[in-house]
Amino acid sequence: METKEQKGLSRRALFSMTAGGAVVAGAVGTAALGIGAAGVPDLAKAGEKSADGSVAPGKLDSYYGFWSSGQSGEMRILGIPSMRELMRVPVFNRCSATGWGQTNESIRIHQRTMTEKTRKQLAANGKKIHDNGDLHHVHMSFTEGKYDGRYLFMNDKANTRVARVRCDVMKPDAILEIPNAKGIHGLRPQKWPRTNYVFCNGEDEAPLVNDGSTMKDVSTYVNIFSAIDAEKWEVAWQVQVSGNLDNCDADYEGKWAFSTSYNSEMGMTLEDMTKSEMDHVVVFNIAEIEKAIAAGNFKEINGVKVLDGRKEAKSQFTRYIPVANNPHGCNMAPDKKHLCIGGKLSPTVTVLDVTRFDALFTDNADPRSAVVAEPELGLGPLHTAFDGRGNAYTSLFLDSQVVKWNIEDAIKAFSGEKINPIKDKLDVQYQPGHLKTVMGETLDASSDWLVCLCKFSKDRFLNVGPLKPENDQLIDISGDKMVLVHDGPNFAEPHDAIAVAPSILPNIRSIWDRQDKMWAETRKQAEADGVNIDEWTDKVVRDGDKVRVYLTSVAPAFSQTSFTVKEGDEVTVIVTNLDEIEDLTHGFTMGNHGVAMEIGPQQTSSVTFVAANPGVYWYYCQWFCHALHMEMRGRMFVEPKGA
Ligand code: RUQ
Ligand code: CUA
Ligand code: CA
Repeated sequence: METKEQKGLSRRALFSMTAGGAVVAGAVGTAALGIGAAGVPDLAKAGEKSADGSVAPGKLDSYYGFWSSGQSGEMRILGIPSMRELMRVPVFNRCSATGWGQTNESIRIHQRTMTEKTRKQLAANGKKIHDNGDLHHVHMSFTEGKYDGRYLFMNDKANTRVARVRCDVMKPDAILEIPNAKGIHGLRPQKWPRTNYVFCNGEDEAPLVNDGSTMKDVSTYVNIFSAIDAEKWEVAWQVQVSGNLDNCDADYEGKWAFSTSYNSEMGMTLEDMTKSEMDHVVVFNIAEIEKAIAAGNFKEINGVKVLDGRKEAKSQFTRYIPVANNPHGCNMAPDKKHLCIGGKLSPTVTVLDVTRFDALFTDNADPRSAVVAEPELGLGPLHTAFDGRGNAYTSLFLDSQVVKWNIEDAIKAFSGEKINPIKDKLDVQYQPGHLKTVMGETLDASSDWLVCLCKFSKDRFLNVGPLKPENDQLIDISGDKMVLVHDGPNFAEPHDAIAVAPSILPNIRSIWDRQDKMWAETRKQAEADGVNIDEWTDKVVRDGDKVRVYLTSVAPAFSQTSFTVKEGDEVTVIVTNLDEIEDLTHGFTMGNHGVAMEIGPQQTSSVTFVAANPGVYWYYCQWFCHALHMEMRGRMFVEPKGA
């Protein structure tokens, strides 16, 4: 019998591999396929700023845009200013192409912090994981007020979760189900000194111990603010608040986090939620909260340290600043001083001076003393973005406009000076929600582009049926007047985005590190099975009615062209892609079994399924990898039971 080494060598020779396996030679090699040598994009190729935002073929965009996708549950990467969609990164959703939500590696990430209740709920429905999500807000980790390129964080409102995406490979590495809270909506990383916490808001009200012992008595309902330890990926602490929580942000000194609340009424119907004249912004005092946690002055509920920051508790953890009814956006300006609260039902933005927050705690100053401006901007102000010149840009949902205004001028007007803070208004198409400037949520705020995410596109594109795309519009803000330069149809439903300079992300890989932690557990199993997944491997291991099939792939072949299992076996297929060439991704699809996954260069992926029906089934590579890609296939023989 051939040894594994001999077999590996002979197959390598067969497919004309170099010793290092780095280059596929011959007539059907890289050159014939137009695959270039491995390397990182040449940033010198970034286009000159063109008037209409277009980027010539072969030129690179000036910025990365990280987009949320709402109920699609994924993160998207777009280029700015071209608005070309560069990648979709499945996070909370199940992805047909990559197998995210189906591979063992992704299921482990999903399940690691799942609560017992969720496991039970899923099992009752024959599922292992939730395969939907409602991803509203994507934000990058910070060091000293600037993006640091380590992680991206994002919420799932639908199933009360938060995910972390590694920026080196642009894949999620951790998902956290947040106990006690309901419906995680607003999410922001701590900005200073660095992102030790990810802050997130529970939007929906429910009893804190939600076990059916109290249900209709709304006086027992609470809302929860959570701080996640960004490295350990566990809830560091939670604060119980009065009213619900919508959007949040954090300051540039590491002292405060703040959240808007549109339901201070604790109403259960629309009518009741809009009854009061005023709702509030909650200010969280990080130092006081940390002190109480360190001193052990918390209640442990469902394994989490919980503090009482409700109004009636009169604690030092929170203050409540009254603002006009049903506020929405919560945006900290890069001037380190001003927090802008979108009025939504009120035509105003309330500007709070965060340097006045100390007095709210130490002297019990009137909470409204922190208000330094309240410019009237138009109907339905939702979110505010900032440039590097002291200007703010607020989306007006009802007016379908973006309004550009100057923060200092608004403060002067508030103190009685005759000055109009509004500098420009631009019609957008239509009903804008979030809007983003480049690095505008950091100390690097720049003044070239604004992206406005419109919820409706109506007549802007060819009709595609009753379900229409959203419209992400690109606006040039470099001059005095805003200029709309591009319409970008987008699928349900980008809520939010950030724009990041490529210089923040110098470490994005093109090829996986063979030792990556993503498949550490798969590697352990392989070692126990006597398989070295770093080599050209081909082994079938039987373990009762569980069968593990180890394969490798080198374009254009799998190491095994067939394997045999028995009817009813639980089959795990583990594929390692030994190709080391940039952009040479393989796939593994098992025909008629609902199984498909991505295996990037030097990646290991695995998937488990039951072979329920005897017969012959073809598996194939679904990622076009080679001139002989169609031939990259093999057979699974499922022997009838008892045969
Ligand atoms: S929210 S459209 Cu989900 Cu960010 Cu304001
Ligand atoms: Cu490998 Cu297609
Ligand atoms: Ca309200």
